Amino acid sequence: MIRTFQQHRLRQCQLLDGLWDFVFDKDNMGLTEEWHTNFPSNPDRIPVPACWNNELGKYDYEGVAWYRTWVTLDDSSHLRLLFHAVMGHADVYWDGQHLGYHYGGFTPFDFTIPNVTAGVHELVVRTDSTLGHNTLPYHIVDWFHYGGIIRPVEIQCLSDVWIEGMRITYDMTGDSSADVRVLLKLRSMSDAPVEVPVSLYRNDEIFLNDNAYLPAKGSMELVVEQAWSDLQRWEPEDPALYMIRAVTGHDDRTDRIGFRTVETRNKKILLNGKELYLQGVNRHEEHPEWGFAFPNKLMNKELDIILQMGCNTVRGSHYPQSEYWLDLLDERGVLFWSEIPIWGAAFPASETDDPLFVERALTMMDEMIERDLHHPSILFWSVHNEIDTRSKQAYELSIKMTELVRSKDQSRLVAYATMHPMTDICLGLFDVIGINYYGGWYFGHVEFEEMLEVFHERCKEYGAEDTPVLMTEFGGAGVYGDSGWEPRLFSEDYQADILGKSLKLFRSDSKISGTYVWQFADTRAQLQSHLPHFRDRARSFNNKGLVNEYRKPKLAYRVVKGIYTGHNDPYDWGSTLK
Ligand code: ADA
Repeated sequence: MIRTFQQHRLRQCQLLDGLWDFVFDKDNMGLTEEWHTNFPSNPDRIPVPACWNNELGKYDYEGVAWYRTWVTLDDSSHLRLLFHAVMGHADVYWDGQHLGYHYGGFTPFDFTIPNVTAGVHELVVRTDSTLGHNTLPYHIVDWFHYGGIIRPVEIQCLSDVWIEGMRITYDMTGDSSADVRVLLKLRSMSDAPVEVPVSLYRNDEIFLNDNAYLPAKGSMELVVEQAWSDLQRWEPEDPALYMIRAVTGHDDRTDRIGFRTVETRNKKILLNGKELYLQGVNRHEEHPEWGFAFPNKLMNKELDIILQMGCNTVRGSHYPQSEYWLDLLDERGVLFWSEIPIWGAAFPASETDDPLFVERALTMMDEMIERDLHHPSILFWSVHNEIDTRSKQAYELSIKMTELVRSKDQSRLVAYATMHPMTDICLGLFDVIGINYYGGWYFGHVEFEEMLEVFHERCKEYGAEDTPVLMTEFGGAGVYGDSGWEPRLFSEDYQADILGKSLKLFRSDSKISGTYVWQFADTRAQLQSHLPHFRDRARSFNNKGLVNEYRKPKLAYRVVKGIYTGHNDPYDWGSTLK
């Protein structure tokens, strides 16, 4: 399942999960021209969705790979091919014809193919996971970037008129009332103009019955504006959700929304007018067995563990996470920080303004917002992480990114995470500032009062004295199972000690509105033998997880749980056997 609920009841949808033919194009020989003859007669087979780096013998491969499968149709139909996520560059071929290209990694893209005949069709995808100077992320990055078709490929049979998009926005006009606007984008594949009935439902109750007229092979937008009352707000402790369904003739689409407001005032974040204190963790959607192709079942368990720890928020470090995950957060009232993979610790300012990189960044941001606009759990759109925000290039990129976000969505806060809290020149551009600071780890000692003093002063200088501040990263590595009587570096004890002290300090600073521990689980690190970076990642993992890569708790998990839940009970060791 892509979502936790059914998005189409009338439109026929099928996931192309399974084993696909697969071949590495190690020398990038370009099977493009004559790939039919070049595709080996006895190719490897690999699961889709999956990351190839989790399969035997493919652990380290970065580069070009080809996938092939066959689709059988009983009847002729218009088709929509929907790729939920392919890493890096993707070229798609249908019966030997190039359908198009997409660059990205964590956001969906699609193609429509009119009048496909009944019978067997060939689908081929060329992927390229190579990172470089203008990719997202930049090629020097500490988290492992897997390759492959990481999320499902879906095939949808379209009727002559189909719903291409639905965008629901609202303004709260009172505690339980809102002005609601639904924009439906309809597209016709018919050779003649058509008229179709359109109905809209809220939780299966109809609120619009109309007709739409579409030109031959054209599209139209239908806008419906209504004042709604008796609404229940989406609150973390009671996350009320509303299903909105559109039906046009033979097509339909359901999405889900929640009503809430978010704003900032005097350094505080207010949800539905009430002040929030955020207690969170950073989460990579990654696992040693699945890479980024994270299974739904594990998302459920992960969220259970996170909630049991007393969290009310998660930061999706460092890329758009699965829609299924966001659905779970909506349903359980957990707030989310969503970002794109501009990961800058090693990204030189001089490369931040490369036009291709900027274009890719804006496109990915745009695609993320389009995909996730309706999730009430998302409070923050974050535009970059740890780039050189002391530089003019980072300042200019921040302006472009924040402008794009604000032009698309005003119902969320625009954020970023800085690693230069004392010298940053971008502080005044955002609704929320995140600080990544590893006192006790990279900076030797845990006392960061001085850093915070300088930072708060600097905020005044840059017109950000009222901007809320979150500690978006802090922590240290603790190798699972390494504990002792003394807090040695890399031991569970040392990690727990850093986190305990850091949290104490942040929670006593009234200018800080919340914390995201780095990080929830240990994650595979990107170590390149020819580069000097990240050599401190023991086991080729980032070991700063509160749980290890198999989600088993370390001492730090229990310490953070004690602080977040307010139960520092030594006998409450975090058992799930309640
Ligand atoms: C950075 C970065 C994280 C992680 C962390 C670390 O702050 O944003 O992705 O790499 O450092 O472990 O050093």
